[in-house]
Amino acid sequence: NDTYKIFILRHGQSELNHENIFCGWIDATLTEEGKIQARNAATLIKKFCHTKESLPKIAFGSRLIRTHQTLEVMLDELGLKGDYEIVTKSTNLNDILEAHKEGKIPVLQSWRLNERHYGSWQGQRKPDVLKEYGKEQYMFIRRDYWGKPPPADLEREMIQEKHDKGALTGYDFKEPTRHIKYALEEKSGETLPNSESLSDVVRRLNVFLDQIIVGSLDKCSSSLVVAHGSTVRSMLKILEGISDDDIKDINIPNAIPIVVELDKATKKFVRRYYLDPELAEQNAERVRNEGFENQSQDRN
Ligand code: DG2
Repeated sequence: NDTYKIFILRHGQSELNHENIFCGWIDATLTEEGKIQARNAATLIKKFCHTKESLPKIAFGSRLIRTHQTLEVMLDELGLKGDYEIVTKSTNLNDILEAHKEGKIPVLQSWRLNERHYGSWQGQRKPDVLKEYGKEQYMFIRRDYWGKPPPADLEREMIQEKHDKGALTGYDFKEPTRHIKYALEEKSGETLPNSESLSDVVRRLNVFLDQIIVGSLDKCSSSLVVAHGSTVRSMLKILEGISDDDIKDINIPNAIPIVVELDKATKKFVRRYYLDPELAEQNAERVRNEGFENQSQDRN
């Protein structure tokens, strides 16, 4: 076989997806439906791969819990659960591949795969934002390559995060959870955003995608990436060279694996397809229309 395969998907349905709320960097967990979607995604990959040998040999997630939960369910369903090792703290490819040498599946969790930071829209219901901004601005900020929401009031965001976890009382304003959660990144000098356009996401993801995700393929030949709506769109844009204009029309459904094949010699893009194209099309259409109607949130 002359291609490497990257299985790319968006996490399963999160609590905030279910509520039709902009999530971004808020650390929402999966719904029960989201966990079922994750299991189904793994079943599709298992069927596609036939043998254990051709299953992904390395996995990537963001620093947000919804991707960790999706990965955990998937690795379990793929029969790899006992074999994986989380290597969050390293961004050095050789360190990451150490685990691989011992027969482990390294799982790397990086903020570079986080959802785009949705600024002040985070925690707000999509229909409310649509009403406040109007259709044109709503779609521009949500889908244009250069559209960027107003910056987040980080204190408000932290309150939201605590509130989601049911722990609003006793919150210390001098110690925002974000600085605790991302202490490692901040210590190593990363500049973390408080609002991003898709073009900002592409910029922060580009080198990581090229050097770490694509870079690991010579050793691992197939990999699994569980990311978010915007980071999946960014990956496809970079790998395929999709134009700034065309990327507007691509919407990513929850937990349906996309296979991206790259030529082994050149690492250039060869083809891309969904493992369940019909369901993907239906659910992508729902994602496109979020905010516009009172839709049922059952996505299967
Ligand atoms: C969604 C994307 O991201 O929202 O931030 O609410 O993949 O983490 O659920 P995800 C969010 P849209 O850009 O599709 O409105």
